[in-house]
Amino acid sequence: MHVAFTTLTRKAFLILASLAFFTPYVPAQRMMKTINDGWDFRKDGEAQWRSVNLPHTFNLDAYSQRNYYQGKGEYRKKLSLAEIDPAKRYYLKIDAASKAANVKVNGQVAGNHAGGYSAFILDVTGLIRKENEIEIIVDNARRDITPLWADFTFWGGIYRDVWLISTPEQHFNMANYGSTGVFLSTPVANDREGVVQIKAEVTNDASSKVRLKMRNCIYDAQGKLLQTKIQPFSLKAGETATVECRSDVIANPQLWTPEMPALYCVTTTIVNAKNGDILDEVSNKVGFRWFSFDSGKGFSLNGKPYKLRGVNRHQDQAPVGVAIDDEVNRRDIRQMKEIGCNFIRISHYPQDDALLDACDELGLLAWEEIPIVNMVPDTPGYEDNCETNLVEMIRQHYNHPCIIAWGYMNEILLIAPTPDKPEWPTVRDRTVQLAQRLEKRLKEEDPSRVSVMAFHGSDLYNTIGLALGDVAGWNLYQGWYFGELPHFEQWLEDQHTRYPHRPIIVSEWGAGSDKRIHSIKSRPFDFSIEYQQQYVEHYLPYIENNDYIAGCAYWGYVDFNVAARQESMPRVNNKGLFYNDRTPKDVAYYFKAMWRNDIPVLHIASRDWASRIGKAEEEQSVKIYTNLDEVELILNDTSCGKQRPSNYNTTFRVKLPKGTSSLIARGSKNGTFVEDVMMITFNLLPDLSHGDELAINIGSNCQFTSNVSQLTWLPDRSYTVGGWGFVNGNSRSTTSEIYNTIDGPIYQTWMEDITEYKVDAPAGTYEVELLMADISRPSRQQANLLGKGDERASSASNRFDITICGKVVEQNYSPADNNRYLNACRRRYIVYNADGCIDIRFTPLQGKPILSGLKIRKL
Ligand code: GCB
Ligand code: CA
Repeated sequence: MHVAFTTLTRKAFLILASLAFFTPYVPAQRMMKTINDGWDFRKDGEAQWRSVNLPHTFNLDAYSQRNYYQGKGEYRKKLSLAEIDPAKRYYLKIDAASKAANVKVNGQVAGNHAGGYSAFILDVTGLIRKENEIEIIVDNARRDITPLWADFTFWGGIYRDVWLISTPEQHFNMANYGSTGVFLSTPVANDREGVVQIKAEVTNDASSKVRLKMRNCIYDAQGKLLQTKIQPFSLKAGETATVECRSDVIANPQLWTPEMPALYCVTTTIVNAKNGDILDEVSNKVGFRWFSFDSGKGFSLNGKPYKLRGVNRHQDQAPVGVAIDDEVNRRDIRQMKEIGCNFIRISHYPQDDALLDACDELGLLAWEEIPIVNMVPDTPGYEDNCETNLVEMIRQHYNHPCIIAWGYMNEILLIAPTPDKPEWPTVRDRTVQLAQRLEKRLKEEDPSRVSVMAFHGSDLYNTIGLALGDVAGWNLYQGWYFGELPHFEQWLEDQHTRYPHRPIIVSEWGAGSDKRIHSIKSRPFDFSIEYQQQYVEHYLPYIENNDYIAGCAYWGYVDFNVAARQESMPRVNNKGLFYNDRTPKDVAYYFKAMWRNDIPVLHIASRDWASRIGKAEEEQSVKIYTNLDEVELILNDTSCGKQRPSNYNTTFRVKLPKGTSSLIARGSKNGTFVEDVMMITFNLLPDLSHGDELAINIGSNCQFTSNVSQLTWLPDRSYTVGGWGFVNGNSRSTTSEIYNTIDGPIYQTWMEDITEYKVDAPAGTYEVELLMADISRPSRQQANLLGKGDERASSASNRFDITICGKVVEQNYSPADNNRYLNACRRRYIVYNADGCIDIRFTPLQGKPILSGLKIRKL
C-alpha cells in the first residue's frame, strides 16, 4: 500500500512538473462546476422563501399523504462571478427538473424544458453578468409531459445537479439534447480487433472562420496511451459541424464484461490549428463488447450465452426522496453487484449520470427507458415531448458501454379502456402509432442497441401490434396480483410457443413483504416475509434454467415510495429485495446464493423474523440461503445436524429454548470455511393465567408484530375447548389504508358475519380490547392492483350489539359512525369472567358484525 502510494505521488509530481515547465500556456478551456448551494425556494402561492440546497424535491409530503403537491415550485439563486470573459461562452446545465422548467437569468428568459428525467443545457452567454439572479420555475403537474399515471411518485423539484459551464468560443456542440456533442461507438468489437468511432460536433461561436484540429487520444484500460489521431478542419463563423474519426485497429482488445469491465478511454480535444492552444476537451469511456438476443438461446455477451440477472431500480431513498447524491447512485450499483446482478433495468425513466458511470465502471448491463406508463393520453404536445425525451435519453447516455437496450413504454395498456368500450379503437390506434413513431426514431438514433417494451399479463400486446420492438419484456405477477405461481411459467411457455421467433425477458416480477408480518401458512397478498420467499424461490429457478428466457429484472431492488399506494405499508411499494434504507431483506441472500457462485454464500434467513412465539418444545423453522453443498446449524453450542440444500436453501426444524439463543450456520466451499451467526429470541405463547397479554390478529393467517410496542398479534384460528378462536364468521381482507393507526395490517384482516368469539381463561376480571375498522367503503386503489383489491362492497355501515361475558358493552354500535370508514377503532372493556370463558357475542342490526383484532389481559 505504502509503496503504491509513493509511486503515485511521484508520478503526479512529474506530471505537474512537466505541465509547469514544458506545456505552452493553456488558455481558455472548459470550466464546469456545480452551483447547487445557496438557493431559495417557495411553492406557488407561498409568500415566504426558504433556503435550500440542490438536489432538492418539494415533495417530501409524498411520505405522508396520497395527494402530494403537484404544481409549481420557484427556485432562485444569486450567483457572483469574479469576471465575465467576453471570449467565453456560458451555459447552465440542469441534470433534472421535474417535470418541466422555465429558466430566467437576470430577469430574461434563458429557456424552457419539458421532461423530468433528462438533462438540458441552456446557453446563457448573452444574459450572464458578474452579479446574477437565476430563477427556475419547476412544474410537476404538466399533463403534456409523461408520466401521467404510474406506480411511483412524480417528485417535483430540481433533484439533480445544476452546473455552470464555460467554454471558449470553439467548443463541442452544447445544443444537442443535453448531450456532450461527442458520440462514441465501436463499429468493430471482437476478441481480435476493436475500433472506436468518434463523432464530434464542434461549434464555432466566433465571428470569423477558424482553423482547428481535433485530437483523439485513445488509452487502454490500464491508462496507457495507444493512439493519437489528429485531424485538421475549419469552421465558418457560427457553424456547427460534425468531425468524425476512426481509430486504428486495436489488436486483441480487452473486452468489457460485468465481471471484467475493462474501460478504454478516449480524450477528444479541439485545438487551435494556428497556435496549438487547447480549446475544448471531453473524455469518454469505451467498452469493447457485443451482444445479441435470441428467441431460443436467450442473451449472449461477447459470443457466449449469458443470463441477464438483474433488478429494477427506482431512485428514491427516505428521507430525501429523489434528491439523492451521486454517492447514493454508486452505492446502489455496488450493492447490486454484491448480490450477483449483472444487469439493471433503469426503471421507469432515465437516471443520474453517476448511476450509468457506475454501471460502466463496476460492470452492470443496462436497459434504460423513458416513462411512458399505463396509458397514452390525448393531451396535445404529449407525443412530441415523449419523442424529445427519448432522443435526450439516447444522446445523453449513448456512450455508455453498459447500455444494451432502450425502452419507451411500460404496461401501456394497463388502464386503457378494454376492447369492449367505445373509446378503445381511438386509444389503441393512438398507442400503436406512438409506439411505431418511437420505435422508428429509436432505431434512427441508435441501431446498435435493441428496443424493448414491457408488457403486463395481457395478450392484447400481441394482437394489436405492440410487440414491435426487438425484445418483449413481460412484467409477470402470477401468484401475486392474480393466479397461482405455476401460471408464471405457463404464461411464458405459451408466449414462446406462439411467438417462437421473439426474444423474451422477464422485465418485472415481485411480491410484497412487510417485516412485521409472518406466517407459517403464507398466502399471496398477505405481505408476509415468508410468502415473498416462497414466490422468489418459485420464479427464479425457472428463469435461470430456461435458455429461451434472456434473463430478468426483479421488481424491485428496494422498497420505494408511491404516494397513492396503500396495502400494508401505505405509500410504500414493498416488493424490494432491500428495504428502502438499503438494508437487505433475507430474501436478497437467496439471489446472492443463486447468483454469486464465485464466493461462498451462507445466510441464516431469519433476520427478518428474529423473535418467535410458540409452545414449549414446538419446532421452529430456520431457513438458510446458501450455495454450499452442505450446511450445519448450531443452536447454543449444540449441533442440529447437517443438511444438503436444494434450490439454494434448506430449512432446519429446531426447538428453541425460551429466551435468546445463538444460531450459527457453518460449512465450506472449495476449502473456504464460512459461518453466519445470529441471535434469535423465543417466547412462549401468552398464558392469561400468568398475566400475559393475549393479542390476536383476527381474520388473518399471519402474526403481526407492532414495530412500536413490539407486541405480537397471533394468527387467528377456530375455537377449540381450552383454547381460543372464532366460533363462526368469514375471514376478509383489504388493501385499503386504515387511518389513525400505525398498526394498519391488524385492521386490514378481519372476520365478518361473526356472532361469537371465545377465549377460555380462568375466572377473574379482565381487560378486553376489540379492534375494528369498517371497510365497507374502500378507497380507490392503484391501477397496479390489477383487480386485486377489496373483497367486499356493501354500501351501508355495519351495526351491531356486543356482549362480553353476558354483559352488553355496546348497543347499536358502528365503527363507521361519524363517517369514520376505514378508521381504526380500538375499545377496551373491563369485564368479569365468572365461568372460565370470555365469550364475545355480536348481534347484527345492519350489515355484518366485524372484528379485526382482540387483546385480553387479566387484571
Ligand atoms: C408493474 C409496474 C411497476 C409497479 C409494479 C407493481 O407492473 O410496471 O411500475 O410498481 O408493477 O409493484 O405493481
Ligand atoms: Ca386482523
